[in-house]
Amino acid sequence: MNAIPQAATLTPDDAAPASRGRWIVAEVEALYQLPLMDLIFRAQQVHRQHFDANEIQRSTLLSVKTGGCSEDCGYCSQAARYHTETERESLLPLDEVVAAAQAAKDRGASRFCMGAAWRGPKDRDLEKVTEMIRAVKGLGLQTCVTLGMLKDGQADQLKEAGLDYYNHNLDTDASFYGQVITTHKHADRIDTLGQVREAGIMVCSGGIIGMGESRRNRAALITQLANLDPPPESVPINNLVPIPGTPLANVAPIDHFEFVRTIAAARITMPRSFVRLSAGRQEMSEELQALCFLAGANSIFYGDKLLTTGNPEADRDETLFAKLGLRPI
Ligand code: SAM
Ligand code: DTB
Ligand code: SF4
Repeated sequence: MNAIPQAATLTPDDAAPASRGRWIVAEVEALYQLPLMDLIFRAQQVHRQHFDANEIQRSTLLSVKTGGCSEDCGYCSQAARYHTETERESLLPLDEVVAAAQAAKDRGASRFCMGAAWRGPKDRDLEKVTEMIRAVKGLGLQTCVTLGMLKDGQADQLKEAGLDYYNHNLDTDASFYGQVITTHKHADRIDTLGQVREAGIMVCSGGIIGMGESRRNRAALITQLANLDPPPESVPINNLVPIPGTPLANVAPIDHFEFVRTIAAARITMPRSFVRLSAGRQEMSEELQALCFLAGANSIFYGDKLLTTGNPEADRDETLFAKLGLRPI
């Protein structure tokens, strides 16, 4: 086995540990330290080895159960304990979910992702969600759900219903996690991801940038994602959407170029994964989004709503795609 290089001896060219198969945080930090043009060039080279650089995947989100969540995630509009504008709603009826999925398909989405504000699903909830998965799959869409932590056997039930992807974000570096969330642990997230993999479901896992974390925390998050074995097929990179009433409502926004660097680091370390430019797009200029695509993002959330907050309207995205010559897949 090759020796692991020490941080002090690292050069940016060391940051491709294909032979070791694992990244170390200092290597990812070295990527962040590259001049931006070199970093983006490198990300584009990696991107073009594995993808058509002019193609973008589109997923549409629907919150199937909103608000009232027991957890204390400091960024989230749906945590019961914070006074936010989000109104609690119980699980949506199947016909509403199917109608939303059909509309998403008609607009051109290839995947439909259903989110629930749960710590984890109860067995009777899971049964209803499996009906939704079957129905959405029946429309010819890829399916994704994000339901929180899973108990033994639940991932198998989801697989059996035909689920393609399970979204469960690491959200932030293990060492920063306790400053944002205390009601569950980073290790619990890893555990659920293991159950999802074991059941043969594809993994969608990423994080949130701009929560007051350091660059080292960002590099560590990317390292933890890249070292999942195998890495997630889909990696959503969210820019914090500040929600009034939550503990993170007033965090200073992250510098745009630091966000672009995070996309590039995800692309370089997870060359075969779809990297999704996720929450926060509504606040981004067209030019910033284009820079994110240049840095290797090749997927977006598509449709005018995320879970509880806004997203650019589909028409606006189509106009942007046309201007950039991007083709949806
Ligand atoms: N309750 C489940 C869970 O926590 O996994 C599923 C829903 S939860 C809302 C899904 C993801 O949305 C979170 O892991 C987080 O990455 C993202 N998210 C939530 N609020 C956000 C915000 N204000 N800004 C950016 N991303 C956010
Ligand atoms: C992900 O990484 N981002 C999406 C999806 N997975 C579930 C959610 C973003 C939520 C943004 C805040 C909101 O709309 O409540
Ligand atoms: Fe609940 Fe998920 Fe929001 Fe955390 S991120 S409060 S688990 S809905």
